[in-house]
Amino acid sequence: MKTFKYHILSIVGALALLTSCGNNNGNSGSNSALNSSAAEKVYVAPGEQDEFYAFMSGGYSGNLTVYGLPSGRMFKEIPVFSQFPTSGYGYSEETKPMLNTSHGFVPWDDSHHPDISQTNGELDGRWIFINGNNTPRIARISLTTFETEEIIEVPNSAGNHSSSFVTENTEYVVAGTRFSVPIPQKDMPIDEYKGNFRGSLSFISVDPEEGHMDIKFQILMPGFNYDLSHPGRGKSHGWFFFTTYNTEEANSLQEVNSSQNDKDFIAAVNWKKIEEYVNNGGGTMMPADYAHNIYDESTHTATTTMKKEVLTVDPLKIPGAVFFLPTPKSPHGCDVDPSGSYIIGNGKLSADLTVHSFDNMIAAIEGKKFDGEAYGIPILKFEDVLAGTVKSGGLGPLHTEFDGKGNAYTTFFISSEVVKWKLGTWEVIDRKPTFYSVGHLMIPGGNSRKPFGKYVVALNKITKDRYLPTGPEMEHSAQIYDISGEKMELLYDFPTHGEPHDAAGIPASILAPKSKKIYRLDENKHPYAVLSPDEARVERNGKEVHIYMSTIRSHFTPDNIEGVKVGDKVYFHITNHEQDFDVPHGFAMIGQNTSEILVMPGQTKTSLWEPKKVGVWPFYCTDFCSALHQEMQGYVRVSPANSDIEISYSLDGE
Ligand code: RUQ
Ligand code: CUA
Repeated sequence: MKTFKYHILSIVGALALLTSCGNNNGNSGSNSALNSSAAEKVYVAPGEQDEFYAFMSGGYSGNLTVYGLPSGRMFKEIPVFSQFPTSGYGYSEETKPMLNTSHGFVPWDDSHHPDISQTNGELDGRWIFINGNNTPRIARISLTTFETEEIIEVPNSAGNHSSSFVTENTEYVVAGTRFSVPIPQKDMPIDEYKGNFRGSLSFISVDPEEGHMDIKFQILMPGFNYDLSHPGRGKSHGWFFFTTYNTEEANSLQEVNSSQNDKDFIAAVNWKKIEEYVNNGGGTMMPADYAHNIYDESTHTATTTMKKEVLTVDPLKIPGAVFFLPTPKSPHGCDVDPSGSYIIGNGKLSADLTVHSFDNMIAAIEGKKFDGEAYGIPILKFEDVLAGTVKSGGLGPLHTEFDGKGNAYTTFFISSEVVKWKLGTWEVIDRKPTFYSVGHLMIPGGNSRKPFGKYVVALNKITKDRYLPTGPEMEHSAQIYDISGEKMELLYDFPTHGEPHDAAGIPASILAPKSKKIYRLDENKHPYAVLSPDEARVERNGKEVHIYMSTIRSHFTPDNIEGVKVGDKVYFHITNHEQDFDVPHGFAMIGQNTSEILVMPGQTKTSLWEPKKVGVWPFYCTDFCSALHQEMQGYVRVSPANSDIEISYSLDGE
C-alpha cells in the first residue's frame, strides 16, 4: 500500500510538471533541432520521394493515415471503421456492408494498432491489419489498393485492445479483450464480476493467398484486462505474449483498486499447442453473433455474412498451453525483440523495465518450477524468468521498439522521453525528451525479425505549444529522431490526425512498385457496370430507378434524366471509363442524405438519392478532373409522386 501511494504521488507530481512545461522546454527542444544538418535529413526535395511509408492509426477517427518518412508529409487517409465522405466509403451502396456488425450499422470505431503482414518474420507488404477497439473488429487493408478489404467482428470481446498483431508468417492476426465480460453475455449484477467474468484471446487465421480472415479459436481466460500483446519470433515462434492488469478483478474505482497487486502477469500462450488441440477436434463451439464483411475487388462490392458460432477453448484442458509470468506493476506494453529471446513488460506504475527471458521461461516450465496458480493457470517464479531489469530512471514506461542492431527504445509517458538501452547488458545508452508525453513509438519493421533502424517516430499524446494554436483542441504531434548513430537526434515535428496510438512503417521500395494505378475496365464484374457508353441507360423497377451511368472527361452519360418522381429510390451506378492513373471522377446530387462518391478509373460505385421535392435538380462531378470539370454536370427532373411522365434520358449529343 505504501509503494502504491508513493507511485500515485509521483504520477501527480510529474503530471504537474508536465502541464507547466510551457514554452521554455518546448523552445529549447526545437532550437537544438534547428541546425541545418537536421533540416537536410528530413528535407525531401520537390519531386523526390520518401524512403519509408508510415501507417498511423487514426485513434477515434477510426481510420488509418499514410505518411512519408522522413518528411512527415501526409499522403492519404484510408477509411477503415468510419464513414468517409472524401471517397464515399460507408456511404456508397457497395461499401455500406463493411460497417455492419451484430449491433447493426456502426459507422465509427477507435483504431489503435496497425501491423503489417509478414513472411518468415519479415515485412512482406501485402496487407496491414488494424483493430477496432470499441465495437471489437479487426480490419485487413490491401497494400496494393490501399483499400479496406475485410472486417471481421470479434464476439465475446469488449475493448479489443491487445490487437491486431500478426505471427511470423501471418498465420494469425491476434485480438485480445481489454475488458472482461460475462461470456456468453447475460444480465447479471456487476459486483459479481470477480470469478464470473472472462477475458477472450482470439486467434484469427489469415488465408495465405487471399488474406481472408476467420476466427480459428478463442481462449477463454480469467477475468483480467488484457492490454497489449506481441508474437514470439525465431525461437519463440509459436508463442504469443499478453500483458494483463486488473488481476485484482476490481469492478469499481479501477485507478486505485486495479493497482493493489505488486505484480500483474504477462500471459504466455503456446498457440501452436492450442492449434494442434483444435485441429484434433478439441474445443467447444459456442453460439455467437458476429459480422464478417468482405469487399470483392472484381465487383467493387462488399457483402456481409452473419456468423452464428465460434470455437472456444478452455486453457485448463490443454496442459502446457498457458503460463503466467509475474510482471510489475500494471504492465502496458508487451514487446518481443527481433531475435525472439526477450519479452519486455513495461509496468506503467514502475520506474524500471522488466525483461523476461524466453529461454529461462522454457527452462522453468520444463523444471515445473511454479509459484502457485491463478484459476488453474500455472504462475512461474518472477526470478526464474527474469532476464534483467533496465534501471532507466524514467517514469511511466509504455512501449518498446528495436533497431535490429541490439538496441531497444522505450517510451516514458510521465517523464516524457525516449530511452535507448542495450539488449543483454540492460544499460541505458541515451535519452531524449519528447514534446510531450509520448505513447507508442515506431521504427519501420520494429515488430519483426528485421527492423530498419534508421528513424524512430515518437507518437505524442499532448501537443500544447508545438504548433500554432487551433482553439482548445490540437492535433497530436509526432516527432522523428535519427537513430543511425550512438545518440538519438531529434529532427522534426509533424502533426498527425485523430490519435495515432501506434504506427507501422515499411521501406517504400517494398510497397511503391506494386501500388495499383487503375482498375481495368475489362475486368470490372460489377453487376451495374456500364462497360461502354452505349450501354448507359435508365430503368424503372417499381419505385426504384436505376441509372447506369458512365463518366469520361468531362461528361456524364446520360446527363439529363426525366420521369423520376418524389418517393423514388434513385440509384446512380457510375462507372469511370478513364484508364489513366490518378483520374477519378466524383458524383454529388443535391439534397442527398449520403455523401458524394469518388470513382476510381475502371471502377463502378453506387450512390443512392431519395428525392423529396419536385423540381429540376442538378448533379455534378466533385473532383477537378480536367479544364472542363465545371462543365461536368447534368439534371434530374423530379415530378410529383402521381405523375405519369415516363423515364427518358439524353445520351451523348442527343
Ligand atoms: S495504447 S499509449 Cu497501444 Cu491503445 Cu499504449
Ligand atoms: Cu470529372 Cu470533374
